[in-house]
Amino acid sequence: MALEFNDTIAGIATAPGEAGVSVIRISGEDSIAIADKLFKAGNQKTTDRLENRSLTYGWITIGNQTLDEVLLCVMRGPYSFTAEDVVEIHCHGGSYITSTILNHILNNGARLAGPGEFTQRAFLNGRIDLTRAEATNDIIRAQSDLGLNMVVNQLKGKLYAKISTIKEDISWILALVNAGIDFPEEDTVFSNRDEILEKMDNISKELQRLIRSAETGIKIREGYKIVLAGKPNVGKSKILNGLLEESRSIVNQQPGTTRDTIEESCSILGIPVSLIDTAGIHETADEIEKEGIERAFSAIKKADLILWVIDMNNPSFEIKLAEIMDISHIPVLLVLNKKDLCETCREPIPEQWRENKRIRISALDKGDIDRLRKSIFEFISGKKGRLVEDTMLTNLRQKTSAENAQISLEKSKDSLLAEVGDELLAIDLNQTLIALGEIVGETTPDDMLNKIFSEFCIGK
Ligand SMILES: Nc1nc2c(ncn2[C@@H]2O[C@H](COP(=O)(O)OP(=O)(O)O)[C@@H](O)[C@H]2O)c(=O)[nH]1
Ligand SMILES: [Mg+2]
Repeated sequence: MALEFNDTIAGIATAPGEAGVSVIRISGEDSIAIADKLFKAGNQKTTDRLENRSLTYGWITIGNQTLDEVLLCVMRGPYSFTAEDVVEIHCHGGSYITSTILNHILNNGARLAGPGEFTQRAFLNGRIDLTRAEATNDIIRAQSDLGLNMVVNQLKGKLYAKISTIKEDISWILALVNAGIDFPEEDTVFSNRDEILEKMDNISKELQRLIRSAETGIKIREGYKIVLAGKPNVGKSKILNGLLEESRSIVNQQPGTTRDTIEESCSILGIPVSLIDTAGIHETADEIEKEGIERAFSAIKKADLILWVIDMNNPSFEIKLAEIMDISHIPVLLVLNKKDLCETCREPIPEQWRENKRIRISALDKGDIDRLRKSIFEFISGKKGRLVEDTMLTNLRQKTSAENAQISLEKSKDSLLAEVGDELLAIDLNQTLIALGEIVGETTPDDMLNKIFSEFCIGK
């Protein structure tokens, strides 16, 4: 670990703005001494004598001036979030009072913490690995039950444990290979060949499963993009509002009201989604509308699921998106709307639409919107009906490293089968270990680590 740190940092851990309480966090060697310069405990004790990890009532006082009535908590390292001495001050939640106290802390020798710097210290001090560090940030950003569920597994160290087990298995193989290099006459690799191959196959299967899990993991973290599209006036915005249970999108009888795309995040039966409402697609001379339609097309291209809405009372099936755009890989759920006006579609559903799943609803009916939610859930969760596994990769960084590990592992298997010699085999196995180490942060380059932590919240 080349990153150096030995100073004391401070930052506001709570969100800016007015609130009941704000928390200011200080971490590092001098945090208790700095806090003592500002804090007068109600029990008259100096800060270094306060009970560990309990709240003490008192006042923030600068010279003769009393600034705020607060609670203060001392958490001595290594049993703290950063594994350093940490002090948290719970003051009143006004921006002025919070930043004033923070300024006094900085004037007394602390440095303002950068984004994610507390978590970075927890990581560098070996209290958590990189997957758990990432999980602490993801838990803040989680938008749904599933997202939370997935990230809590990671925070508990399940992914870390899985990667560690795989690394142990590879280290076991590597130890045999190294023994073969040191004592060539014993030929340890050849005599354990079958067992090594079996282990390699098992590791490979597990890596493949993890790599596959990344697709779901990333979607759960970022949200599935669901685009509402169709002709004007078919009820797209009404459906969006129904799914959101609020009137974000303007619903209007005049066609062409939604001229731009509108994106809203929500959770559908626990699945995090971004719902994107688009302008109705049709021939138009109106320049603004044309632009809106262009934007609708670009949203459609990025969708994970398209809800193609048809007005059953006034149906039109002339547009088959997959035929005009290269999006045949994106699933389309046909939403036949306005069931209250017309029980069945006034026109038969043409052949080329029949392979799509479909649902008949009235956007005015809450029960129908619930059924639509269920359909969307089933569409996304597929046959498995369960998206979250105990151990999943949840971001592209983890996935890329797992793919590199898989490539090196395959190479080492080829080397073993081709009997190219223990030295080459050892190189491939070491590469596999390095790639796996990147997932948990043991071999991750410093610039990558800095980038990861710089994307964290301030004060985290
Ligand atoms: N009767 C009925 N009217 C609907 C239904 N869905 C939408 N509408 C109405 O159809 C009109 C157009 O709806 P809107 O959501 O703006 O359509 P968009 O252009 O596709 O976004 C509005 O007057 C809605 O109230 C429905 O299921 N039944
Ligand atoms: Mg609309």
